[in-house]
Amino acid sequence: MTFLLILAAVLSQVPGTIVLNEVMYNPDGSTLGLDEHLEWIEIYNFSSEAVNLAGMMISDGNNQVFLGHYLLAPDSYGVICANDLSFKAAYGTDIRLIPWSGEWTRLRNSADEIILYSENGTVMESLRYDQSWGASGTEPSIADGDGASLERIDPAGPNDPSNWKPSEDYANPSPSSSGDAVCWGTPGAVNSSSN
Ligand SMILES: [Ca+2]
Ligand SMILES: [Ca+2]
Repeated sequence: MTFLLILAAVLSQVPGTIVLNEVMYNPDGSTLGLDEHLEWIEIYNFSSEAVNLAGMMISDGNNQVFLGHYLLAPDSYGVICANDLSFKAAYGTDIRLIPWSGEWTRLRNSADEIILYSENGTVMESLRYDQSWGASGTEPSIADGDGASLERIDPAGPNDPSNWKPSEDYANPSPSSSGDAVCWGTPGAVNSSSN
């Protein structure tokens, strides 16, 4: 039985199985602290089987983040964050975090690419975002440092600006000391912008 479960997990590591679902690339500096402490990436298991994430890797082409053993259940969300202690201080301890090793792949605030590789090096997902995603008119995107994350609207949809927007709901809807709206995205949960 165990063997079959492992086999199923390995077989399901194909493109489209696990998708990049939400990105906090520029956390609000005044409330969430430094980027390298509070950046995080949410992935979503779009398949009907649990997937063992061990050996998968996330990179922007520079540093590499190797995911550890973690069974991501079907239709569920997993979070990889830059710094576990900082994340838990901000979001509480209820959100399970995916263990990883390596060096955090810093997410540039202007534009960056996030690539998710399978354990055998296949590109499973690639997201090339920039700070214009979610911008409204002449206003910059609130995902670019105003507290919102960047959320994928439809997991089956494309990785282009039409399918991503700033988060609407808030994991921790408390005002900051300066009175700014604080919207920290939906790590580990369905996206607020999801249809
Ligand atoms: Ca950043
Ligand atoms: Ca989410």
